[in-house]
Amino acid sequence: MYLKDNFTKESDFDFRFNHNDTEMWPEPTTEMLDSFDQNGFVIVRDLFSPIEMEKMVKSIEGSNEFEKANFAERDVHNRKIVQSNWNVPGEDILGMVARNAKVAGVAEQLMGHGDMYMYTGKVTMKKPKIGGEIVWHQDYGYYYNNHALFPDFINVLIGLTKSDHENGGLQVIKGSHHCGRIDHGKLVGQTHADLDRVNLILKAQGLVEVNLRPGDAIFFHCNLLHRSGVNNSDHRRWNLIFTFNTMRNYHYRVDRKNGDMKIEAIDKVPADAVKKVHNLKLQYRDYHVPDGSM
Ligand SMILES: O=C(O)CCC(=O)C(=O)O
Repeated sequence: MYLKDNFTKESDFDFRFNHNDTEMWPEPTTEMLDSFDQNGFVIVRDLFSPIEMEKMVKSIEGSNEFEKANFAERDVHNRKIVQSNWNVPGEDILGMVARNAKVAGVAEQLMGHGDMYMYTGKVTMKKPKIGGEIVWHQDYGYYYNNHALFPDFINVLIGLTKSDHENGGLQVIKGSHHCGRIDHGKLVGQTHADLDRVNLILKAQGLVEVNLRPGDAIFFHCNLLHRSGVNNSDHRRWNLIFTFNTMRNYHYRVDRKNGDMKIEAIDKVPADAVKKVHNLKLQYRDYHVPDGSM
C-alpha cells in the first residue's frame, strides 16, 4: 500500500521521514519531487531509526568478509578513502536497506523512469585524522564511460555515522545536474570534473554542506556535482551508498566482475524490512574492486 504524507518539509531541500511501524510503501510528496527536479537532490532526515542504524553498523563491524573486501584509494594529499563495493543487493540486512521501499522505492519515484536495478552498493569510510578528500565530480562523469546511454542513475547516501564539515562530509552544488555532463579528467587515482567550470557553477549556484546524523539520507541525481573533504576530526565518517540505474540504461560494455550476471529490477521490500531483521550476519556478497569508479 502506498502511503502519502510520510515526509514533512523542513526547508527547500530538507524533509523529514515520519516513522510508522506498519508495513508500508512511502510516496514522495509533490514538494519532494519538485525539489529533486529543481535542486538535483533531497535530504531526508530520520529515514532510518537509531535501532535500525545500530543493526546496520553492528552487521558491518561484525563481518570479516566485509573487512577483507575493503580497499583504499589515495587522494592528492596521499590520504586514504577506504571503500567496500558490491553489485548484488542480497537477502541480509544490507539487502533489506537497498531494496527498501524507503530507499529503492523512493529513488525510483524521484527519478520517474520506471523500474531500476542496483548498480552498486558501497560503504565509503574516512578514518579519523587520515581520511581523504573526494574531488568534485558527477557520477555520470564515470558512468558515461561505461556506455550508460542516459543520465538515469540516482544515489541514496545514508549516514552510518554523523557526517559533516568536520569529518569530511558531502558537499553538493545545488541545481548543477541541470548543467548536463561536464568533462572529467584524472587526478591521482580520482576522476574530477573540469575545475574551471565547477568554480563558475559554484559561483552561480552556491554550495550546500550536507550535514547528516546517522539514519539521515540524501537522494541525489548522477549529474549533481559533489565532493567531500578530509577527515581531520577524531571521529570516523562512514556512508552507505546505493546507486540505482534504470533498466533502459543498458550497458554495452559490461565492466563488472560478474560480467554475465543477469540484471534484474530491484525486488523491493516494505519499509519495515530492516526492523524485522534479527540475524545480523552479513551474507557473502560479490565484493569487488571497481575500475576506478568512486
Ligand atoms: O562518501 C562520500 O564522501 C561521497 C562518495 C561519492 O562521491 C560517490 O559515491 O560518488
